[in-house]
Amino acid sequence: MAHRWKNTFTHADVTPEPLWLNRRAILAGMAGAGALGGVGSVAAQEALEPNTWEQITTYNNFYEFGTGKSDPSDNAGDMVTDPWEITIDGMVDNPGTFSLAELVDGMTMEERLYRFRCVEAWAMVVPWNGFELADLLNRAGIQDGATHVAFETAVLPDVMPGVRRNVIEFPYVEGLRLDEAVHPLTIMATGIYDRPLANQSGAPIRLVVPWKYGFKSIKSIVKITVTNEQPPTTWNKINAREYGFYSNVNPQVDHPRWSQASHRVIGGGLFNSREDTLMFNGYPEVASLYEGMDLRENY
Ligand SMILES: Nc1nc2c(c(=O)[nH]1)N[C@H]1C(S)=C(S)[C@@H](COP(=O)(O)O)O[C@H]1N2
Ligand SMILES: [Mo]
Repeated sequence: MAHRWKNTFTHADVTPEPLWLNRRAILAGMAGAGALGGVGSVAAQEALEPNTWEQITTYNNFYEFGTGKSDPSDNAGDMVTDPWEITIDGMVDNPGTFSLAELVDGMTMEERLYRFRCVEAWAMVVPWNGFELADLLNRAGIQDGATHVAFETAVLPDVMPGVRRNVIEFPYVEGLRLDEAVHPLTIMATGIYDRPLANQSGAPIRLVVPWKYGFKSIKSIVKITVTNEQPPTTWNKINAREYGFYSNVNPQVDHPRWSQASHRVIGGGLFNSREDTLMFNGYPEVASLYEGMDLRENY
């Protein structure tokens, strides 16, 4: 595989983690300022305190491996992620099935330090490595008339106990409107802390949409389909009243069974564990995507 961290040492190998993080956070902020035209998230990014690798990889949702928070880290070790193939199809000029290396080849790898907010009202901050989904879709060649992008996770019953027990319907599927998919904040992540994704984090490649509830960020992707219909999404199929297609983080629209106004910070400790939830999870630059829409109706 052509991952740049393979066979090379990174800052992380030679610099104590906290120092490295501060430096990288500032660099990521500067890169973001260039790419996004100096939007408000830059200052916010510098203030973010990332969770540790340990926290990020031991408290997970990945129902293919079970519904408990430690099931993914306990059970995902046997998933083989190399070789891995991803199919890009639907309304694109250049459909095909690609190895991960082919898919990633030529993409601009960046670090993105993002807030991550689960609909269950817990949150982390994760230093992802990845590339903009827009770059991949542009290379695939989006055809006229396309409106949405659909994603699908691998189904590997031999190594996925949650799939064997049918804990929900698989494959796990997700989708975005095309303008959401090509927004510069939307990335395909292949790593965290300059290490390849752990299997429980969605290896070898997953979606990350930081202004939406975590379940939109589908893991271990094997298929990306450009379409002219709003695609079905797993949690919406399970309970449409509780989980909408958009699922933008919104502290003013509560889940039918709990408040979304605040969340628990994973690793925050006993006295520092709750925080107010921000509109669009603190990414106001996406607001223009939803101009004129009733965000209560389009939850
Ligand atoms: N394929 C798949 N993707 C998934 C899930 C899942 O169960 N299966 N869970 C989602 C949910 S609910 C959340 S909160 C995030 C969790 O990502 P993390 O474990 O890396 O924090 O993954 C999302 N992506
Ligand atoms: Mo979630």
